[in-house]
Amino acid sequence: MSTLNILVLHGPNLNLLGLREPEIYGATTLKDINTRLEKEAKILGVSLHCFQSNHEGALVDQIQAALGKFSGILINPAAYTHTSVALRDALAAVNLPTVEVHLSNIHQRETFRHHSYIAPIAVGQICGFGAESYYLGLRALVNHIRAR
Ligand code: CA2
Repeated sequence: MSTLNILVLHGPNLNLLGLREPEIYGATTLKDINTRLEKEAKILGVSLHCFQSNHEGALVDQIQAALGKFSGILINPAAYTHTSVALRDALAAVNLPTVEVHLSNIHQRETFRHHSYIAPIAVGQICGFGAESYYLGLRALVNHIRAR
C-alpha cells in the first residue's frame, strides 16, 4: 500500500492565529496546528503538505497542482468559505476527496457565515472544536479515502 499524501490548505488571515484576537480564535498558532497535524499524520501513516495563503488565486493554484500528487485535501477556506466560487470550482474540477474544517462553529455566528460554497462539494464539514477540528478532519479524511 503506497503512502497517502494529504494537502492541507489554510485560507486568509489564519497566519494571524495565536497572534491576534485570541479571545475569538484561541492561543494556538498556525505553526502549532501544522506541527500537531504532522504528528497525527505520522500516527495515521500518511504524509502531509501544509500551505497558507491570503490570496484566492494562490489557493486555486495549489488545488489545481494537487491532481496526481495528493489523495485528498483538508481545507479551512476561512473567509473564502462564504465568498469563493473559484475555490469551489477548483475543488470540484480536481475531484479529490475534500474535508472542510473551521475552528469556530460558523452556524452559531453571523448569518453571512452560515453559508459555505465549499460544503456541497466536500465529503463533510467539521467546525466548532477549535484546532481539534483540523485533527478530527484529518482522521475523517484518511478514513474516508481508505474506505473507498
Ligand atoms: O472558524 C474558522 O475557522 C473560520 O474559517 C475562520 C475565518 C472566518 O472568516 C470563517 O468564517 C470561520 C477567519 C480566520 C481569521 O483568523 C484570524 C486569526 C487571528 C486573528 C484574526 C483573524
